Amino acid sequence: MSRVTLTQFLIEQQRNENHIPADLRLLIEVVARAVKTISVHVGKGAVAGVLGSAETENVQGEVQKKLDVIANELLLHANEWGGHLAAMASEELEGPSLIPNRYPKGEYLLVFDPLDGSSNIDVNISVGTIFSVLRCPEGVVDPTAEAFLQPGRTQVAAGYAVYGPSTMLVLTVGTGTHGFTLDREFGAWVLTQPDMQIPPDTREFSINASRARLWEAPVARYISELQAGTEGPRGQDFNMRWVASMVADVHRIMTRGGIFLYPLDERNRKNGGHLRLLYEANPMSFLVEQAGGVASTGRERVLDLQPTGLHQRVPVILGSRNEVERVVAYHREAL
Ligand code: FDP
Repeated sequence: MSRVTLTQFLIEQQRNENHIPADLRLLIEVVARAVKTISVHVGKGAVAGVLGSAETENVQGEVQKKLDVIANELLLHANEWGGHLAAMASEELEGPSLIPNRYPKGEYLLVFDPLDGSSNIDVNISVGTIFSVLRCPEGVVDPTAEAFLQPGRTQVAAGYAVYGPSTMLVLTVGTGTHGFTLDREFGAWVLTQPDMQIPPDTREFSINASRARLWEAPVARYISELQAGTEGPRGQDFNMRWVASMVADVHRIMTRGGIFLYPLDERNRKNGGHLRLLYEANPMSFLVEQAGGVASTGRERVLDLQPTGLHQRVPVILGSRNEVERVVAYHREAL
């Protein structure tokens, strides 16, 4: 059986399609290698003693899990010596991590959430890694946070890994969204879902419904219409799924459609939302748009937001085109 590996896919993107330069290809390969190592640690779980709290707090005041720390270190170390990066930023670090002077520097910035969905680690449910690649602004040598504050539409690559029953890497370099599955025996990423397409219609929604009392009117209206099922204005039943691991919830949508909402609500309004723009909302929105879906805050396209901080939070509504557009229309009518 002839199998297309990630390496082959990226070389073809570079050689035949001329979509990506060689240094971006190599950078993605390094990220993919680090992700493979994270997958091994996640997979060992309690056997390797990697579950539980690290008893430290990250910049957002969240208690770090051991695997948060391990995944962060793995990504930093794997990427710092490659020569393709000017700096990195992570959910787990307050400011940018510069490339040590002993290594060559490149023209890209890498931003990541090393282990997304951390509340699931200890209960053996899927978690993931999310990353985004930006170009370092011209003339910037030692990038500060400001260099990273670019709208999501300028991303040159984005992806996520989901550590589930199998480990998958879902990637875009702006030429569609493509899914690779890790063949653990060979240690290779195999292209298993080329050109993923999110169907425009869906009967599945994903939201933390325990926050219903806090929602704004347009979201409350939309969800209550879905919950009303065949007897309601939509005239059909909808199903609900919430893993509480964005990577897993988005991966389901990427695979079979759906709508994912982490909207603005009364409690998270003071922070601007719940999910982080640079390393959650932007990369996921790029991937979703490249798969034919839509990603909005309810008020505007996520990829058009001008970031104001490295750890800025935003509302996120993404997935099947017709459903996301309906929620956006409800916002327009109400606000
Ligand atoms: P987590 O904090 O566990 O890393 O990144 C934020 C995130 O998880 C998303 O992965 C997930 O979709 C969401 O938060 C879960 O939020 P709730 O705790 O409200 O369910």
